[in-house]
Amino acid sequence: MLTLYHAPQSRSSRILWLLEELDAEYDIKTVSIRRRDPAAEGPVAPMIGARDPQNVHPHGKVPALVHDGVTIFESAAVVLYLTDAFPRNRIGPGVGDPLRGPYLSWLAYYTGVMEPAFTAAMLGLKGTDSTIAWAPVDDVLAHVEAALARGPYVLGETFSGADVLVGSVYILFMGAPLLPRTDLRAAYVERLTARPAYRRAQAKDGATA
Ligand SMILES: N[C@@H](CCC(=O)N[C@@H](CS)C(=O)NCC(=O)O)C(=O)O
Repeated sequence: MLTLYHAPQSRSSRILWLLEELDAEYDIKTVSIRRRDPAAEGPVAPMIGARDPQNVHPHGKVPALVHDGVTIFESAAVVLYLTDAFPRNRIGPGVGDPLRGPYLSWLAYYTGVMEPAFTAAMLGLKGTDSTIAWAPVDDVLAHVEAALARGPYVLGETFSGADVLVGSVYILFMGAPLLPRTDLRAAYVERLTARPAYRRAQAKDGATA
């Protein structure tokens, strides 16, 4: 039994997308989460709402997954867990596959470099390559987009769980000041959002309160 702890239009929405890509059977447990106050302006907005006591995530966040009684949390861990547990079309290249190393690198890069770089840029935090554990957001975008230029996916020809994570940022931020629209970015977003599994997940996602 597989249960996704989910809040509509959040980081768990992309796990819904992945579950659809993998043709997995799953239940959705919708939980409430704290969210930015939509009335607030600026990058540091107060949060409204409260942790949901039914949520198994240690910090009351989403996504979290429970599989046969085992809890998995943190998006990259959830993606790797799912693509290993439900192998399909190299969406998660397995051990022995030449794409396994690049796949693991992209999952860790997403969590350890790309998300912090975007968050830091949104908060206006300044650093240099040697003083932060990640890289400046422009360098991150250059790295991702060099891969996409070879593409069409970050692993090359193969769509993977890494695109679910990296692509979710492009889908969310396209056209925002941090991510002005370019042909390459728009084509990537279009390629991802046209996938039938993405559309099924969107239909299941639901609206925020
Ligand atoms: N590093 C975590 C971040 C999870 C996260 O921050 N999720 C947000 C939703 S997009 C959340 O649950 N926020 C509620 C809160 O912080 O209380 C992951 O990637 O899984």
